[in-house]
Amino acid sequence: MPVKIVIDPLTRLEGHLGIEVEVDDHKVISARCKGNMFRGFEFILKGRAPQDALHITQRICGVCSASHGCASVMCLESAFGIVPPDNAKIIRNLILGADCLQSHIFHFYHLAILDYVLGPDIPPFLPRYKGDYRLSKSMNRTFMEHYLEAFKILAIAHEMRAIWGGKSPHHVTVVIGGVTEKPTVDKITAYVWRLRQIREFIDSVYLPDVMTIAKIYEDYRSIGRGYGNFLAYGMENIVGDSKKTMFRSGVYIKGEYKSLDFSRIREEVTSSWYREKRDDLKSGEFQPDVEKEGAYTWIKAPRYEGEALETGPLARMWINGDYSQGISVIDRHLARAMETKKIVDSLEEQIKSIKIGGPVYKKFEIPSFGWGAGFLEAPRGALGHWIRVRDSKITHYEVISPSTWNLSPQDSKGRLGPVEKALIGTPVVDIDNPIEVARVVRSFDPCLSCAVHLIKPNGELKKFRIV
Ligand code: NFE
Repeated sequence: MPVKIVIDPLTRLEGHLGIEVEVDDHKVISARCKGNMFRGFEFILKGRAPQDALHITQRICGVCSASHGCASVMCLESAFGIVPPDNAKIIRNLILGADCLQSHIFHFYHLAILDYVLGPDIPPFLPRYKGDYRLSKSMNRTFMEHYLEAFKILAIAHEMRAIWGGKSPHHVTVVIGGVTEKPTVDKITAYVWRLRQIREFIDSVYLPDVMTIAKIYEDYRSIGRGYGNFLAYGMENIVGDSKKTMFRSGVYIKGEYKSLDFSRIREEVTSSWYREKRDDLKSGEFQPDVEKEGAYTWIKAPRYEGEALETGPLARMWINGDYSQGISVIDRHLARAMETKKIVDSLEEQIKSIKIGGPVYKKFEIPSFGWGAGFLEAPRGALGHWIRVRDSKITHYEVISPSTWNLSPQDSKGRLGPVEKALIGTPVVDIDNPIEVARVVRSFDPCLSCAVHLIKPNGELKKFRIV
């Protein structure tokens, strides 16, 4: 007889996520990801000046604000036909790279490892699921030392972002046409010095720690696979005068690599609390509908040619040819850690290409009409912003963040979202302590703030039970 397990909220992730699974004979047979908070940045932006978007969208999230700020500025530049100078693109990449390093290290040490490492018997390490913790006492202690050390590394990564962004989170220097921060030897030195400290931490602590978890929890190499279909929007790597990619864009569906065609992306709301709309991503918006029958989440369901694609470090490392070991809980952690090394190398290379005294900004005039889109790789995967401007005002704004892809619900064809799919078949030894479920979900590094983007309309939308 199947047993229903509700984990709501699932903690140690960004925002508010509920997970519901049915377990039969100690295996997950059905799964639902529930985004329990209505957001609606798209509504806030409507009617505002386009320049506001790059500041307002950063408030979608405290973790990946750099990505939203940069995707938004790219979206505006595409709408207005503006190409910023290379110096500006490099500085944006330095901001994005620092933020990604911070996010990945934070995810492993402060969000994920407590699924594998037994912390001290005091809050905030209690309460916790009982059971399957396999490290020795001394290993647990070492991991907790690294847990604390990682906080210092996060501060260093934030400083790196603030050197070029003015502050962190929510940078203030990235503007339409470029950046307002001019490169100096001082800033370059301050950034590289910190980058090397992070490199040292990755080489001597982070990578070895992930390998240790991978070895001890090797069975998780065959848990949480999901569809094995991937999406990456790619990242430019600005080196010298030629543009190379840091990450290739593409999709990987049913074992086949294909080039990416943005026009094949659609959002569905069959299981989401929104009314259907006919238009594509360029116009119209989904109106909330809390009474909608059959719906169970505020997260929409983006699909590519109808397929539910996983996005994130494993997807981009896979599509880039940097990782092919497997697709599982452990592979997501390994790919994320290996990616930090690749990012550090790329940042060191890119910063050498900055031209001191060169331009960082291109003057422009904002036309009163336009349509554009901005795409980049956020820490959690493929991020897209779409805008439509009329009479110098935003008439439509759309954000599809990586966690919207990963945590999406069932679509009109009954296809599960990537995390839901990854949960099917997960063994659950003790239904009162479903740690296996938490491990699968957290391997995706979910961010609900991004997945559902908040305005609280007048009054209450719906009551939720916290179980
Ligand atoms: Ni809120 Fe984000 C990242 C974006 S998540 S953390 O990375 O965009 O979907």
